[in-house]
Amino acid sequence: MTSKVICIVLGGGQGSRLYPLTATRSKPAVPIAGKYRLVDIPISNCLHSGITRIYVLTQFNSASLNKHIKNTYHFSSFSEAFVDILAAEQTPTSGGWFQGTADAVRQSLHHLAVHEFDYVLILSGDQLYQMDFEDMIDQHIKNEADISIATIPVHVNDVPGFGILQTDHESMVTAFVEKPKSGFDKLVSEVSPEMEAQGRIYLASMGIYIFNRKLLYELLQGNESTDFGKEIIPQSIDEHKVLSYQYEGYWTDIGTISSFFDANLELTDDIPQFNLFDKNYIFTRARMLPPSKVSGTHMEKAIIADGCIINASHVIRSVVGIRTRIGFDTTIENCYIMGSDNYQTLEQIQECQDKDQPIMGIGDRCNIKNAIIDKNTYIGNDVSINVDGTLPDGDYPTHTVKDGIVVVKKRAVIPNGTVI
Ligand code: ADQ
Ligand code: ADP
Repeated sequence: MTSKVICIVLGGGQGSRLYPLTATRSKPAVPIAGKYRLVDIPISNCLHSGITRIYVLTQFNSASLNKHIKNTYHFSSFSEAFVDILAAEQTPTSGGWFQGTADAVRQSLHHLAVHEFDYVLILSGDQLYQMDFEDMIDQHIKNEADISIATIPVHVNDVPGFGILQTDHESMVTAFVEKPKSGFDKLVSEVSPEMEAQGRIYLASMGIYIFNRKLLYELLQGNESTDFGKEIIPQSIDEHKVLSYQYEGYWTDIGTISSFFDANLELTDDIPQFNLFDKNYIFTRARMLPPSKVSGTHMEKAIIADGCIINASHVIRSVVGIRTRIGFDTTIENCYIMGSDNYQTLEQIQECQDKDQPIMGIGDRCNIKNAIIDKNTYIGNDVSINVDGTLPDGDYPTHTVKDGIVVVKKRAVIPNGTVI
């Protein structure tokens, strides 16, 4: 049945919640877990589920996203499979930016029209989870649903952040309220004893939908609705058969700096909830990088990607991305270091050192805590970042502080001896 499905990944609005990581790249291109990009997560879930026709909608196109997709997802020319990016574009009938999720899909419908398909699977681009969509599609067809929504039980504290719904005993959705602020006590649902024991008694929409082809066109064409959660879904409950597909595995939204930071650092747990070592692993670009080289470093709960040169004294509960260099006597704790796109040559390194300028990577005798270090940064010697963890929020030329996490901006140069 998955051969009758086309997938649309909602790659992100303006990405302001992930600023400064989205200052120069679109959200799907944000690097995660040391060697992947956000977009690899939904695409990998699709490919493992047998869905091989995928459009990624993004608010702005970036060279790095195109390059990543082009270099990663190759299919036989005898298959129909593709992963294509559709960036918001100006056409005679639309002015540019996608106004919201439904508008983004509406503006892309003409690209879908040339394909044969019966169902459209719509995914969010900023979630971390491993899910088998094949089963969801089977349920959708078996129940003769018009729309299916993937749902997950959540705790009362999380209710205001999600679309909350109620179902009947056949899992058909009978009520839906987008991000209710109050009066939601009546919306409790029947959940498994395990979920109930955790206090997760409300059913939240995961923002993952299946629509029957014809219905999707009817709902989107000839009106101005901009959003699935605010308009299309609530308006469909009484009119169409909307099925809840309940999922109880690991799933998290990574749309903010702090949730993105936590999701990365949690990968260093003994048995992380999101398991990169699972049989349904994440696809990404195969790079011809040398193995990492480590010397004199005490490592604890560290994830080290390919091509790193690490001489640090300590790397604790941190994710160290591709091509990262870390100097001697440096301590890294609770950090996500994204790495670099290239190496400096020995001559370039010598030139920087002669001028007393930082080299690419992290220098000697640094102490860095609770930080995200974006790509291609030059952090000098004797630099301290967020050691006390008490910095107020703010935006500066080289870094941003959000929820106590310092984000060093892409290509920032932090001179020797700086204290942040
Ligand atoms: P939110 O995540 O708050 O709630 P939204 O901001 O619309 O909804 O984003 C959904 C997805 O679409 C995200 O991946 C986002 O990056 C992307 N997106 C947003 N605007 C876009 C645009 N203009 N162009 C392209 N992509 C865009 C939704 C539902 C809730 C549900 C939660 C679950 O509305 O009901 O509970 O998802 O996370
Ligand atoms: P990001 O979205 O991570 O900021 P970029 O737009 O910087 O990405 O592009 C990253 C890609 O560009 C990498 O795949 C890398 O191979 C390539 N790249 C960027 N700069 C260089 C460089 N100076 N030398 C070689 N490759 C580079």
